[in-house]
Parts: sequence; C-alpha cells; structure tokens
Amino acid sequence: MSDRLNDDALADLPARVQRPAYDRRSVTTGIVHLGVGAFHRAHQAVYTDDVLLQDPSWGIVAASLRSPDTYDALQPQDGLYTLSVRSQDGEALQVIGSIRRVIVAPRETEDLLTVMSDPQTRIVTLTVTEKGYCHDPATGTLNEAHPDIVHDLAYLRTPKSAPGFIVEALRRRRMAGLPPFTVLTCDNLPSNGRTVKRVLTRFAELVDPELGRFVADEVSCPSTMVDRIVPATTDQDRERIGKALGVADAWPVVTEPFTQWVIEDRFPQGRPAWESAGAEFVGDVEPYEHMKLRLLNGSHSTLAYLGYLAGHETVADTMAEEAFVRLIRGLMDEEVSPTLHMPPGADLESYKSALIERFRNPALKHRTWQIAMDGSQKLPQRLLGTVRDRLRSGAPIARLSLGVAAWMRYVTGVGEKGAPIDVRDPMAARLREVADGAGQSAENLARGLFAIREIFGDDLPGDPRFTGGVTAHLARLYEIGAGRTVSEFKPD
Ligand code: CS2
Repeated sequence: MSDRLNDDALADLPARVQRPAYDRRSVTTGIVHLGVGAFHRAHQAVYTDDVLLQDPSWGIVAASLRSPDTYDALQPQDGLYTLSVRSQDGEALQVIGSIRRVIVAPRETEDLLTVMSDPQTRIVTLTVTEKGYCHDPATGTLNEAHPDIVHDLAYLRTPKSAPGFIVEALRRRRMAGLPPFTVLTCDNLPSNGRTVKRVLTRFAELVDPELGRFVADEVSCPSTMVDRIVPATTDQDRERIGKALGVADAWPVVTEPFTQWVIEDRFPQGRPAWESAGAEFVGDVEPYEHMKLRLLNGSHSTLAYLGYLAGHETVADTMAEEAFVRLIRGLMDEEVSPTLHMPPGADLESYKSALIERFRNPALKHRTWQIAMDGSQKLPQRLLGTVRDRLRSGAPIARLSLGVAAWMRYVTGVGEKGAPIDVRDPMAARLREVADGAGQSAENLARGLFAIREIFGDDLPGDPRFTGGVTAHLARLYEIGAGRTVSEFKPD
C-alpha cells in the first residue's frame, strides 16, 4: 500500500474518512480555476466534488499563477487532498477529488491557455485575492501601470496576470469561433462580477477595440458572495490528518463547518447544479455581498490589526478578551447594520451572533497576521464603503475609524514593543516610505496615508469627521497601545 494519499490509497482509508462517491476516471474538465489556494480547495472545489456523481463533466483543472507549491504537493496525490472541518465538537475528514490536474502557470503557460481555450471548458473560476485583479481598489478600474499588466499587454501570448490569461484565452476562443466561457470570480471584491468585467473589458480594449466590444457584449461575469474561514494549514494539521488517514497528505486544508456561496445565475454555457450542494442562486448578489464584506470581513480586518498590535496570535485568542467582543458587537450593531439592505429572508441578528461564534472557534488557528495582509486592497470594501454611507447620513463612525487607525499603526512595520512587523502588501514599500517620513507623529502618518488616493479616494481625505477621528485614534494607539485603547473604548 502507498504511504501517500492518491487514487490507489482511497480504498484503504479508514471508514470515518469520506471520499469521492463517483468514479474519478469518468470525470472530464468543465472548469478551469485560477488561483489554487486553500480557499478554493475548501470552498468551490468541495461544492463541485458534491455534484460530480450527477454530472462528471465538471471536473476542475486548477492553476496557480505563481508558485509551484500546490502542484508539488498534489501532483503525487493525483490531485487528491483532505478537507478537515473543525469545531469544538471535533474534526470531520473528507477526501476531495474534483481537481483533476494542477498547472503551474509560469512554467506551463501554453498548456493553461490550451485548456482555457478548449470547447469543454465552460467556466473559469477565480480566487486570486484582491490584488490579483490588478485594479485600483478605490475605483475598481484596471491599473494600467501595474507591472504585470504592462508585461501582458506587450506579450499577449505569455501572460502572467489573471486578466492577461483570461483575455488571451477569450481571444483564442473568438478566433476559433467558440463561445466564451463564463468568468466566475470568487474573491472578496465589491460587486465582484462587475469589477472583473470592467477590468477584463478594459484590458481587451487595450489589446484591440473589437476584442473589447466582444468582452463587453458576450462574456458573462456573474457576481458571487463566498464565505468560509480557511486559515493557512500548519505542520500540526498535516501530522494529525496524516495519522487519521494512515497515509501522508502533503497539503490538507482546514476549515470551519460554516460555508456559504451565493451566485447570480448567468451561465450561458451551462453550469454544475451547485444548488444541490447548498449554493444559492439569486438575481442580485449585492445585499449578500454587503452583509458579508461589511460584517464579516470588516470585523475581521479590525480584529486583525488591533489584535495583532495587542499581541494576539489568532482571531480566537483576540476574541477571548471581552473588550474585543464588545467592540466588534458595537461595530456590527451600531455602525454597520444601519447601512445594510438585508437579503430577502436573511436574519440579521442570528447572522451576527453566528459570526461572533465563528470568530471564537478555538479549533481554528486563524492568524491575525494572515488577515492583516494586503490591507490596501481590502480596506475600501471592508470599512471605507461603510464609512462613506455613514458620513452621508451624518452618523458616527467611531469604531470604523478605529479600525482604519489600527491599520495605519500596523503598516508602520514596527510593533508596540519595537519588534518589526512583516507587512505584506502590494503597496508595502510606499506605506513604509510614508511611515519612515512621519516618525512617531500620528498627524504626519495619517496625513501621509490619507494622500494615497488608490485607497481613500478623492472624498475621504477631505472630510474632517473621518480624518480627525482616525488621527485621534491613531494618537491613542501610539500613546496607550491597542489593548488599552480597546478596553477603554467609549464611542464618542
Ligand atoms: C479574511 C477572509 O484573510 C482575510 O482577509 O478576512 O479570508 C475571510 O476569512 C473569508 O472572507 C471568510 O469567508
């Protein structure tokens, strides 16, 4: 027997491990996924795994646009990996078989374009994170000066970026007289379908105005709301799961019981019956998206910056402090909820209570540092949209501006005890430059960061209710630290 998880090992797995109910040899490719990270493997790949028995034509070819890590782990495993669902009640294990092949885009560029241009490929899904769209986060338009976009426009046939791959594959399909695939973004962007469509259309226009019109008129980009908390896998996870399986799995994914996927039903080339796996198909995703981005992700980022600064390793550790729970409850109840138009049938109170419990899940080691990443790309849709709505109605923003201030303090790259912070952000160098120029002055730091229009737009830097509030919080963070700022927090 093999000592590694793979097709041959499936039959001998312990009975408690769920495994594919379909014959993997019958599965063909219907979906190409870009960005094969843990989130995709704990979310869309699981929904798809659930429907392959009904229709095996929706197998996934998954590409990583950068590193070969996932390929190295999954290739010897025939694409199989374990999904571990953890809570206080224990751990459920399921081997997922929907990924047929992993492609490392930088070294198999032509292969990836070939699969994307294949008539069988009817959907291209994406989880490339916010920064993978190469857009300006404040306006949602293509950043034409982005180095990968500059590269891809010069070398259309060997793209690096997600927009570059998609537009080149669409161009080839059009030349071959094939219908375009549906582009299904599964990232936490505002109006994610509309944003990806705007970015792709502009990129295509820059290649050729005709192609731009084709993308604008013919390519469907439904919006989605995706939700499942998926912390990075640790070595302990690998060890524990390997023991339970009886064979090694080089890269299992660990997640929570909760999962949600809301999708606009616009798939001209067909789609899997994901609803039978629990996905919801709706006419308008926006109310779901606002609810999720503002309540879950807005709270998450606030907890990440303040929690990290206060010395907490994980979200659950941070939430073990009552003062943080109070702050987050207040943020959700007082400042975010009044801005939401709830989706039909949704129960706001139970949604928020469930969020608090999810953040508290002690079985998940979700690092504050992981969520703190790429803040420049996340703040607009997580906090700043809510800030704008509140300012428009003259309502207070004390907790929202504390979240923004904590981000500012965090991106200085120096923690409260003087230890360096490993700030990961596509704008890290620029943020660092502002921080270095500001010294220890909250005013200088805030002023320098507000001037980054890609984050704050043209309006917020000119509104003293916002700039004054954030700067005052930032001064307090410098003065008494995040822990005390939260425990002594009094809204206005
Ligand atoms: C998190 C999200 O890392 C982050 O920024 O806020 O990945 C979050 O866990 C997911 O959106 C939950 O659905």
